[in-house]
Amino acid sequence: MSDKAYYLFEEIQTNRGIRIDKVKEKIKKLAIETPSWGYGDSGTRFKVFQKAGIPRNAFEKIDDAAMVHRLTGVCPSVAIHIPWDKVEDYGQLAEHAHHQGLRIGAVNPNLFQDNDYMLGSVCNVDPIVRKKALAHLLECVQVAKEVQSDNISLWLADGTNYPGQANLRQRKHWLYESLAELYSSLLPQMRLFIEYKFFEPAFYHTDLADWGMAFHLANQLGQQAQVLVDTGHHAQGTNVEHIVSYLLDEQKLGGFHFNSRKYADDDLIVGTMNPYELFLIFYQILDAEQDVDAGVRKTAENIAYMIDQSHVIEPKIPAMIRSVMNVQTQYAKALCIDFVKVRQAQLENDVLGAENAVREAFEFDVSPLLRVVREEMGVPVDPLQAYEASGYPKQILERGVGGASW
Ligand code: PSV
Ligand code: MN
Ligand code: MN
Repeated sequence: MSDKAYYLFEEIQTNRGIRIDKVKEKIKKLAIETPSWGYGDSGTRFKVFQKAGIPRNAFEKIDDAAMVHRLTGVCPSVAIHIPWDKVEDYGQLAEHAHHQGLRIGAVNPNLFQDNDYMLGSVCNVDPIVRKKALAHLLECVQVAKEVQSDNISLWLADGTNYPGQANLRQRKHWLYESLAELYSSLLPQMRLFIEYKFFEPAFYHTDLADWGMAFHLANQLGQQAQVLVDTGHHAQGTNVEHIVSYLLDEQKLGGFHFNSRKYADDDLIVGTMNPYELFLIFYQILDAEQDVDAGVRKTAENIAYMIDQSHVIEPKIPAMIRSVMNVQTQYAKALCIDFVKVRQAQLENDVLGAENAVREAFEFDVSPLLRVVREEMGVPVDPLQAYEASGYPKQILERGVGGASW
Protein backbone atom coordinates (compact mmCIF):
# COMPACT_ATOMS: atom_id res chain seq x y z
CA MET A 1 0.00 0.00 0.00
CA SER A 2 1.25 3.43 -0.85
CA ASP A 3 1.00 5.66 2.19
CA LYS A 4 2.29 8.47 0.02
CA ALA A 5 -0.86 8.37 -2.07
CA TYR A 6 -3.00 8.50 1.06
CA TYR A 7 -1.11 11.39 2.65
CA LEU A 8 -1.36 13.36 -0.57
CA PHE A 9 -5.10 12.66 -0.69
CA GLU A 10 -5.49 13.73 2.93
CA GLU A 11 -3.58 16.92 2.32
CA ILE A 12 -5.65 17.83 -0.74
CA GLN A 13 -8.91 17.20 1.09
CA THR A 14 -7.83 19.03 4.22
CA ASN A 15 -6.90 22.03 2.10
CA ARG A 16 -10.39 21.90 0.58
CA GLY A 17 -11.88 22.04 4.08
CA ILE A 18 -12.94 18.36 4.17
CA ARG A 19 -12.59 16.74 7.60
CA ILE A 20 -10.92 13.41 6.79
CA ASP A 21 -11.52 12.01 10.27
CA LYS A 22 -15.26 12.56 9.79
CA VAL A 23 -15.14 11.09 6.29
CA LYS A 24 -13.47 7.94 7.61
CA GLU A 25 -15.95 7.65 10.45
CA LYS A 26 -18.86 7.86 8.00
CA ILE A 27 -17.41 5.24 5.65
CA LYS A 28 -16.90 2.84 8.56
CA LYS A 29 -20.52 3.27 9.60
CA LEU A 30 -22.15 2.71 6.22
CA ALA A 31 -23.80 -0.70 6.60
CA ILE A 32 -24.84 -2.51 3.44
CA GLU A 33 -27.18 -5.48 3.65
CA THR A 34 -26.67 -8.32 1.20
CA PRO A 35 -29.52 -10.53 -0.11
CA SER A 36 -29.70 -14.26 0.55
CA TRP A 37 -30.96 -14.71 -3.02
CA GLY A 38 -27.75 -13.18 -4.34
CA TYR A 39 -25.86 -16.29 -3.22
CA GLY A 40 -28.09 -18.90 -4.86
CA ASP A 41 -28.14 -20.13 -8.44
CA SER A 42 -29.82 -17.65 -10.69
CA GLY A 43 -30.65 -16.97 -14.29
CA THR A 44 -32.93 -15.32 -16.76
CA ARG A 45 -36.16 -16.56 -18.31
CA PHE A 46 -33.92 -18.42 -20.74
CA LYS A 47 -31.79 -20.41 -18.34
CA VAL A 48 -30.90 -20.82 -14.70
CA PHE A 49 -27.21 -21.71 -14.62
CA GLN A 50 -26.03 -24.20 -12.06
CA LYS A 51 -22.68 -23.48 -10.50
CA ALA A 52 -20.47 -25.48 -8.20
CA GLY A 53 -20.29 -24.35 -4.59
CA ILE A 54 -23.69 -22.71 -4.37
CA PRO A 55 -25.32 -22.82 -0.91
CA ARG A 56 -27.79 -25.65 -0.56
CA ASN A 57 -30.03 -23.96 1.99
CA ALA A 58 -30.65 -20.77 3.97
CA PHE A 59 -27.97 -21.67 6.52
CA GLU A 60 -25.28 -21.91 3.87
CA LYS A 61 -26.45 -18.66 2.27
CA ILE A 62 -25.83 -17.05 5.64
CA ASP A 63 -22.36 -18.59 5.71
CA ASP A 64 -21.57 -16.88 2.39
CA ALA A 65 -23.02 -13.57 3.53
CA ALA A 66 -20.87 -13.87 6.68
CA MET A 67 -17.80 -14.32 4.51
CA VAL A 68 -18.64 -11.09 2.67
CA HIS A 69 -19.00 -9.35 6.02
CA ARG A 70 -15.71 -10.72 7.36
CA LEU A 71 -13.87 -9.42 4.31
CA THR A 72 -15.55 -6.02 4.06
CA GLY A 73 -16.58 -5.29 7.65
CA VAL A 74 -19.66 -3.40 6.48
CA CYS A 75 -22.29 -6.06 5.70
CA PRO A 76 -23.60 -7.05 9.14
CA SER A 77 -27.04 -8.21 7.98
CA VAL A 78 -28.56 -10.44 5.36
CA ALA A 79 -32.03 -10.10 3.82
CA ILE A 80 -34.13 -13.23 3.54
CA HIS A 81 -36.87 -14.19 1.10
CA ILE A 82 -39.76 -16.40 2.14
CA PRO A 83 -40.38 -19.19 1.13
CA TRP A 84 -36.99 -19.40 -0.62
CA ASP A 85 -35.38 -19.31 2.82
CA LYS A 86 -38.11 -21.22 4.59
CA VAL A 87 -36.83 -23.24 7.56
CA GLU A 88 -38.50 -25.21 10.33
CA ASP A 89 -37.11 -23.04 13.06
CA TYR A 90 -36.43 -19.37 12.33
CA GLY A 91 -34.99 -18.88 15.80
CA GLN A 92 -32.30 -21.38 14.83
CA LEU A 93 -31.61 -19.50 11.58
CA ALA A 94 -31.23 -16.23 13.50
CA GLU A 95 -28.97 -18.00 15.98
CA HIS A 96 -26.84 -19.34 13.13
CA ALA A 97 -26.51 -15.83 11.71
CA HIS A 98 -25.56 -14.54 15.12
CA HIS A 99 -22.80 -17.14 15.47
CA GLN A 100 -21.45 -16.01 12.13
CA GLY A 101 -21.38 -12.39 13.27
CA LEU A 102 -24.49 -11.45 11.29
CA ARG A 103 -28.10 -10.64 11.91
CA ILE A 104 -31.10 -11.21 9.69
CA GLY A 105 -32.27 -8.04 8.03
CA ALA A 106 -35.28 -7.39 5.83
CA VAL A 107 -37.80 -10.17 5.41
CA ASN A 108 -39.05 -10.27 1.81
CA PRO A 109 -42.39 -11.91 1.09
CA ASN A 110 -42.74 -13.77 -2.19
CA LEU A 111 -46.01 -13.12 -4.00
CA PHE A 112 -44.91 -14.27 -7.43
CA GLN A 113 -43.71 -17.84 -7.53
CA ASP A 114 -46.93 -19.80 -7.01
CA ASN A 115 -49.19 -20.82 -9.91
CA ASP A 116 -52.03 -19.19 -8.00
CA TYR A 117 -50.39 -15.81 -8.52
CA MET A 118 -50.28 -15.89 -12.32
CA LEU A 119 -52.95 -13.21 -12.54
CA GLY A 120 -51.97 -11.39 -9.39
CA SER A 121 -51.69 -11.92 -5.64
CA VAL A 122 -53.26 -9.27 -3.43
CA CYS A 123 -54.77 -7.70 -6.57
CA ASN A 124 -56.21 -10.95 -7.93
CA VAL A 125 -59.89 -10.94 -8.78
CA ASP A 126 -60.23 -14.26 -6.93
CA PRO A 127 -60.82 -13.63 -3.20
CA ILE A 128 -59.27 -17.01 -2.33
CA VAL A 129 -55.97 -15.99 -3.94
CA ARG A 130 -56.08 -12.59 -2.26
CA LYS A 131 -56.63 -14.30 1.06
CA LYS A 132 -53.72 -16.65 0.47
CA ALA A 133 -51.46 -13.72 -0.43
CA LEU A 134 -52.46 -11.80 2.68
CA ALA A 135 -51.84 -14.87 4.83
CA HIS A 136 -48.33 -15.04 3.38
CA LEU A 137 -47.70 -11.38 4.17
CA LEU A 138 -48.80 -11.94 7.75
CA GLU A 139 -46.63 -15.06 7.93
CA CYS A 140 -43.64 -12.90 6.93
CA VAL A 141 -44.33 -10.46 9.75
CA GLN A 142 -44.33 -13.46 12.08
CA VAL A 143 -41.00 -14.62 10.61
CA ALA A 144 -39.59 -11.11 11.15
CA LYS A 145 -40.63 -11.30 14.78
CA GLU A 146 -38.97 -14.71 15.15
CA VAL A 147 -35.68 -13.59 13.61
CA GLN A 148 -35.90 -10.24 15.42
CA SER A 149 -35.90 -8.17 12.29
CA ASP A 150 -37.68 -4.84 12.16
CA ASN A 151 -37.94 -4.63 8.40
CA ILE A 152 -40.46 -6.07 5.95
CA SER A 153 -39.56 -5.36 2.34
CA LEU A 154 -42.37 -5.81 -0.14
CA TRP A 155 -42.06 -6.01 -3.87
CA LEU A 156 -45.28 -6.82 -5.67
CA ALA A 157 -45.21 -8.56 -9.04
CA ASP A 158 -48.91 -7.87 -9.67
CA GLY A 159 -49.94 -6.35 -12.96
CA THR A 160 -51.67 -7.08 -16.25
CA ASN A 161 -50.56 -7.71 -19.80
CA TYR A 162 -53.43 -6.18 -21.79
CA PRO A 163 -55.72 -3.18 -21.68
CA GLY A 164 -59.07 -4.20 -20.29
CA GLN A 165 -57.69 -7.35 -18.68
CA ALA A 166 -58.67 -6.11 -15.23
CA ASN A 167 -60.28 -3.25 -13.42
CA LEU A 168 -57.29 -1.14 -12.39
CA ARG A 169 -59.15 0.91 -9.79
CA GLN A 170 -60.59 -2.17 -8.21
CA ARG A 171 -57.12 -3.70 -7.96
CA LYS A 172 -55.86 -0.51 -6.31
CA HIS A 173 -58.46 -0.94 -3.58
CA TRP A 174 -57.60 -4.60 -3.05
CA LEU A 175 -53.95 -3.70 -2.78
CA TYR A 176 -54.66 -1.13 -0.11
CA GLU A 177 -56.94 -3.49 1.83
CA SER A 178 -54.27 -6.20 2.09
CA LEU A 179 -51.47 -3.82 2.92
CA ALA A 180 -53.58 -2.15 5.60
CA GLU A 181 -53.98 -5.56 7.26
CA LEU A 182 -50.28 -6.22 6.91
CA TYR A 183 -49.52 -2.81 8.36
CA SER A 184 -51.74 -3.35 11.37
CA SER A 185 -49.82 -6.52 12.25
CA LEU A 186 -46.47 -4.69 12.53
CA LEU A 187 -44.83 -4.12 15.88
CA PRO A 188 -44.32 -0.41 16.65
CA GLN A 189 -40.61 -0.50 15.85
CA MET A 190 -41.08 -2.28 12.52
CA ARG A 191 -40.92 -0.64 9.12
CA LEU A 192 -42.66 -1.69 5.93
CA PHE A 193 -40.67 -0.86 2.79
CA ILE A 194 -42.79 -0.56 -0.33
CA GLU A 195 -40.93 -1.17 -3.57
CA TYR A 196 -42.20 -0.11 -6.99
CA LYS A 197 -41.34 -1.27 -10.48
CA PHE A 198 -42.64 0.07 -13.75
CA PHE A 199 -42.93 -3.22 -15.64
CA GLU A 200 -42.07 -6.90 -15.51
CA PRO A 201 -43.23 -9.58 -15.03
CA ALA A 202 -46.38 -7.83 -16.26
CA PHE A 203 -45.98 -5.85 -19.46
CA TYR A 204 -49.00 -3.58 -19.69
CA HIS A 205 -49.47 -2.24 -16.20
CA THR A 206 -47.93 -2.88 -12.80
CA ASP A 207 -50.11 -2.29 -9.75
CA LEU A 208 -47.28 -0.50 -7.95
CA ALA A 209 -45.59 1.07 -10.93
CA ASP A 210 -43.70 4.06 -9.63
CA TRP A 211 -42.51 6.03 -6.63
CA GLY A 212 -45.64 8.21 -6.64
CA MET A 213 -47.89 5.20 -6.12
CA ALA A 214 -45.60 3.73 -3.47
CA PHE A 215 -45.41 7.12 -1.76
CA HIS A 216 -49.18 7.55 -1.78
CA LEU A 217 -49.71 4.07 -0.38
CA ALA A 218 -47.07 4.61 2.31
CA ASN A 219 -48.81 7.84 3.32
CA GLN A 220 -52.19 6.14 3.46
CA LEU A 221 -50.82 3.33 5.61
CA GLY A 222 -48.95 5.42 8.14
CA GLN A 223 -45.64 6.46 9.54
CA GLN A 224 -44.11 2.95 9.62
CA ALA A 225 -44.55 2.53 5.88
CA GLN A 226 -41.83 3.97 3.66
CA VAL A 227 -40.77 3.80 0.04
CA LEU A 228 -37.95 1.59 -1.15
CA VAL A 229 -36.02 2.74 -4.21
CA ASP A 230 -34.61 -0.10 -6.30
CA THR A 231 -32.18 1.60 -8.65
CA GLY A 232 -33.05 -0.82 -11.45
CA HIS A 233 -36.80 -0.19 -11.46
CA HIS A 234 -37.15 3.00 -13.48
CA ALA A 235 -37.70 3.86 -17.10
CA GLN A 236 -34.67 4.95 -19.09
CA GLY A 237 -33.52 8.44 -18.23
CA THR A 238 -35.45 8.76 -14.97
CA ASN A 239 -33.80 11.16 -12.56
CA VAL A 240 -33.49 8.74 -9.64
CA GLU A 241 -31.62 11.15 -7.37
CA HIS A 242 -34.47 13.64 -7.69
CA ILE A 243 -36.91 10.96 -6.50
CA VAL A 244 -34.53 10.30 -3.62
CA SER A 245 -34.42 13.95 -2.63
CA TYR A 246 -38.22 14.29 -2.87
CA LEU A 247 -38.81 11.24 -0.68
CA LEU A 248 -36.21 12.42 1.82
CA ASP A 249 -37.91 15.78 2.10
CA GLU A 250 -41.25 14.03 2.68
CA GLN A 251 -39.55 11.79 5.27
CA LYS A 252 -40.74 8.74 3.37
CA LEU A 253 -37.52 7.22 2.05
CA GLY A 254 -36.98 3.90 3.82
CA GLY A 255 -34.34 2.08 1.88
CA PHE A 256 -32.54 1.16 -1.29
CA HIS A 257 -32.06 -1.88 -3.39
CA PHE A 258 -28.81 -1.15 -5.14
CA ASN A 259 -27.96 -2.67 -8.50
CA SER A 260 -27.07 -1.43 -11.98
CA ARG A 261 -29.19 -1.39 -15.08
CA LYS A 262 -28.43 -0.63 -18.69
CA TYR A 263 -31.75 -1.52 -20.29
CA ALA A 264 -34.28 -2.76 -17.74
CA ASP A 265 -34.17 -4.61 -14.42
CA ASP A 266 -30.75 -6.01 -15.24
CA ASP A 267 -29.51 -6.66 -11.68
CA LEU A 268 -25.93 -5.91 -12.70
CA ILE A 269 -23.23 -5.12 -10.16
CA VAL A 270 -24.00 -1.75 -8.59
CA GLY A 271 -21.77 1.04 -9.79
CA THR A 272 -20.76 -0.67 -13.01
CA MET A 273 -23.13 1.07 -15.43
CA ASN A 274 -23.70 4.54 -14.04
CA PRO A 275 -21.45 5.25 -11.07
CA TYR A 276 -22.25 8.96 -11.32
CA GLU A 277 -25.91 8.26 -10.57
CA LEU A 278 -24.94 6.41 -7.41
CA PHE A 279 -22.68 9.29 -6.41
CA LEU A 280 -25.50 11.79 -7.01
CA ILE A 281 -27.87 9.69 -4.90
CA PHE A 282 -25.38 9.93 -2.04
CA TYR A 283 -25.02 13.65 -2.68
CA GLN A 284 -28.76 14.06 -2.05
CA ILE A 285 -28.62 11.92 1.06
CA LEU A 286 -25.64 13.74 2.55
CA ASP A 287 -27.29 17.05 1.75
CA ALA A 288 -30.46 15.92 3.56
CA GLU A 289 -28.37 14.86 6.56
CA GLN A 290 -27.57 18.55 6.98
CA ASP A 291 -31.16 19.77 6.62
CA VAL A 292 -32.55 22.23 9.15
CA ASP A 293 -35.52 19.89 9.67
CA ALA A 294 -34.64 17.18 12.22
CA GLY A 295 -37.19 14.80 10.64
CA VAL A 296 -35.44 14.98 7.27
CA ARG A 297 -32.07 14.45 8.93
CA LYS A 298 -33.37 11.43 10.82
CA THR A 299 -34.87 9.94 7.65
CA ALA A 300 -31.56 10.29 5.84
CA GLU A 301 -29.68 8.73 8.72
CA ASN A 302 -32.04 5.75 8.98
CA ILE A 303 -31.95 4.58 5.39
CA ALA A 304 -31.64 0.82 4.98
CA TYR A 305 -29.00 0.23 2.30
CA MET A 306 -29.47 -3.12 0.65
CA ILE A 307 -28.09 -4.80 -2.42
CA ASP A 308 -30.60 -6.56 -4.66
CA GLN A 309 -28.71 -8.48 -7.31
CA SER A 310 -29.11 -11.99 -8.63
CA HIS A 311 -25.90 -12.53 -10.53
CA VAL A 312 -26.35 -14.78 -13.51
CA ILE A 313 -22.84 -15.16 -14.97
CA GLU A 314 -20.70 -13.72 -12.18
CA PRO A 315 -19.15 -15.79 -9.37
CA LYS A 316 -21.51 -15.01 -6.51
CA ILE A 317 -19.34 -14.06 -3.55
CA PRO A 318 -16.74 -11.98 -5.43
CA ALA A 319 -19.57 -10.18 -7.26
CA MET A 320 -21.13 -9.29 -3.93
CA ILE A 321 -17.82 -8.08 -2.53
CA ARG A 322 -17.24 -5.97 -5.65
CA SER A 323 -20.74 -4.50 -5.26
CA VAL A 324 -20.11 -3.50 -1.67
CA MET A 325 -16.78 -1.92 -2.59
CA ASN A 326 -18.40 0.01 -5.43
CA VAL A 327 -21.01 1.45 -3.07
CA GLN A 328 -18.26 2.46 -0.65
CA THR A 329 -16.33 4.16 -3.46
CA GLN A 330 -19.23 6.39 -4.52
CA TYR A 331 -20.13 7.14 -0.91
CA ALA A 332 -16.53 8.14 -0.17
CA LYS A 333 -16.51 10.42 -3.20
CA ALA A 334 -19.78 12.06 -2.16
CA LEU A 335 -18.28 12.66 1.28
CA CYS A 336 -15.63 14.77 -0.47
CA ILE A 337 -18.22 17.25 -1.75
CA ASP A 338 -17.57 20.76 -0.50
CA PHE A 339 -21.14 21.57 0.52
CA VAL A 340 -20.28 25.13 1.51
CA LYS A 341 -19.00 25.77 -1.98
CA VAL A 342 -22.05 24.15 -3.58
CA ARG A 343 -24.47 26.22 -1.50
CA GLN A 344 -22.58 29.42 -2.14
CA ALA A 345 -22.70 28.80 -5.88
CA GLN A 346 -26.42 28.02 -5.64
CA LEU A 347 -27.08 31.29 -3.82
CA GLU A 348 -25.19 33.18 -6.48
CA ASN A 349 -27.05 31.39 -9.29
CA ASP A 350 -23.66 30.22 -10.47
CA VAL A 351 -24.72 27.28 -12.61
CA LEU A 352 -21.29 26.14 -13.69
CA GLY A 353 -19.76 26.78 -10.28
CA ALA A 354 -22.40 24.64 -8.56
CA GLU A 355 -22.10 21.83 -11.08
CA ASN A 356 -18.34 21.92 -10.75
CA ALA A 357 -18.44 21.89 -6.95
CA VAL A 358 -20.41 18.64 -7.03
CA ARG A 359 -18.56 16.95 -9.90
CA GLU A 360 -15.06 17.73 -8.67
CA ALA A 361 -15.63 15.38 -5.71
CA PHE A 362 -16.54 12.57 -8.11
CA GLU A 363 -13.26 12.97 -9.88
CA PHE A 364 -11.05 12.19 -6.88
CA ASP A 365 -9.43 8.78 -6.64
CA VAL A 366 -10.61 7.57 -3.24
CA SER A 367 -8.86 4.20 -3.36
CA PRO A 368 -5.97 5.32 -1.07
CA LEU A 369 -8.58 6.51 1.44
CA LEU A 370 -10.55 3.25 1.30
CA ARG A 371 -7.41 1.20 1.74
CA VAL A 372 -6.57 3.11 4.92
CA VAL A 373 -10.14 2.87 6.18
CA ARG A 374 -10.08 -0.91 5.69
CA GLU A 375 -6.76 -1.16 7.45
CA GLU A 376 -8.12 0.83 10.40
CA MET A 377 -11.18 -1.43 10.49
CA GLY A 378 -9.01 -4.52 10.63
CA VAL A 379 -10.37 -5.99 7.39
CA PRO A 380 -8.32 -6.88 4.32
CA VAL A 381 -7.11 -3.90 2.34
CA ASP A 382 -8.04 -5.81 -0.81
CA PRO A 383 -11.14 -7.87 0.06
CA LEU A 384 -11.36 -9.54 -3.36
CA GLN A 385 -7.80 -10.74 -3.30
CA ALA A 386 -8.24 -11.84 0.31
CA TYR A 387 -11.26 -13.88 -0.75
CA GLU A 388 -9.27 -15.70 -3.42
CA ALA A 389 -6.50 -16.39 -0.90
CA SER A 390 -8.87 -17.46 1.89
CA GLY A 391 -9.42 -21.07 0.91
CA TYR A 392 -13.20 -20.45 1.00
CA PRO A 393 -13.68 -20.69 -2.80
CA LYS A 394 -12.23 -24.20 -2.62
CA GLN A 395 -14.02 -25.13 0.57
CA ILE A 396 -17.49 -24.40 -0.84
CA LEU A 397 -16.87 -26.71 -3.78
CA GLU A 398 -17.66 -29.52 -1.34
CA ARG A 399 -21.29 -28.44 -1.69
CA GLY A 400 -21.21 -29.73 -5.25
CA VAL A 401 -23.51 -28.57 -8.05
CA GLY A 402 -27.27 -28.05 -7.79
CA GLY A 403 -27.58 -25.70 -4.82
CA ALA A 404 -30.51 -23.47 -4.03
CA SER A 405 -31.97 -21.33 -6.77
CA TRP A 406 -32.20 -17.70 -5.68
C1 PSV B 1 -37.74 -8.32 -9.06
O1 PSV B 1 -37.72 -7.16 -9.81
C2 PSV B 1 -36.87 -8.14 -7.88
O2 PSV B 1 -35.58 -7.88 -8.39
C3 PSV B 1 -37.34 -7.00 -6.98
O3 PSV B 1 -36.45 -5.94 -7.11
C4 PSV B 1 -37.33 -7.55 -5.58
O4 PSV B 1 -36.84 -6.68 -4.66
C5 PSV B 1 -36.44 -8.76 -5.76
O5 PSV B 1 -36.77 -9.25 -7.05
C6 PSV B 1 -36.66 -9.81 -4.75
O6 PSV B 1 -38.02 -10.21 -4.70
MN1 MN C 1 -35.54 -4.95 -5.50
MN1 MN D 1 -35.68 -5.97 -9.44
